[in-house]
Amino acid sequence: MPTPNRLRSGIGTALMMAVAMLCAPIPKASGQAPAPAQQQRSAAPGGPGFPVQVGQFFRDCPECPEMVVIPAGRFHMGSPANEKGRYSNEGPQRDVALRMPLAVGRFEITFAEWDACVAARGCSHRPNDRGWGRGRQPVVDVSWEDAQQYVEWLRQRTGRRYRLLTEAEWEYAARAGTMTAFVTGNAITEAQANYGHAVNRPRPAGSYAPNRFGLHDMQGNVWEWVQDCLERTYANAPIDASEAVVTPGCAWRALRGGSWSNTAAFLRSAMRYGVAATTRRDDTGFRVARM
Ligand SMILES: [Ca+2]
Repeated sequence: MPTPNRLRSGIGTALMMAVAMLCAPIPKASGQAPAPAQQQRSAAPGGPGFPVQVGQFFRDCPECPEMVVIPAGRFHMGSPANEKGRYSNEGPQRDVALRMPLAVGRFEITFAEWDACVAARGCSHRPNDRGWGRGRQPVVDVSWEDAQQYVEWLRQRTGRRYRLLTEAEWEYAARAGTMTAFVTGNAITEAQANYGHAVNRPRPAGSYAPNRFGLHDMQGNVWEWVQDCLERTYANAPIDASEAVVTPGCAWRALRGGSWSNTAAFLRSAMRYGVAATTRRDDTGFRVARM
């Protein structure tokens, strides 16, 4: 297997990009669980460039996705050999660090957010909603390449460093301090996530309870594109979560989290899937990160 070239997302350089924010912070929801004690907090909670602290929400513009700042920390990525439903591409396990707090989309990108990008001529593709409606429904029928148009539009719109999550960031965010097969423990139920054809379509973003980082629908609803190429193992994978694994010319990009059309095993935190970057599916969308 060729050694993948790793694109450094340059999270460290965010230290130098601390500038005053013009947007108003969104108050932290009452009763929201604090970040797990085992997560390492940054010396500067919220990190440079964010208008709020870890665990709090903000938007950079009225039509921008709502973001939550998740804490820096370390985690064990992948799954143990004895995890039920495991695939070999979920190993070898390794420790990975998120060295700085990161702003992550609180929800999957919605049709309303996507359509704002189309209206502003930042996105050229108008996705088919399959008759499920638009508005708060998670956007589907968008390829990895389409998603790149959206994050580029957000960058232009806000002057902020939006991008897809790396695969490691995604798993760290999905686990939210847990090491069990599912974020909910050793099992997940249809009351906790949208999967298994129980609803047989995507549900509006945020229809299920958030994880301990304040993120909704990391498990199920729609698959989420991440930045990385889909590699067969983690043998050459980075230990810095901000590094996406990108092999020049790779055709397949990774998807995480499972969807409304999958069985529970696909909602395991370590589950990896991937399809061609040009593929548009009715069970696949994405969320964004911002440094
Ligand atoms: Ca999802």
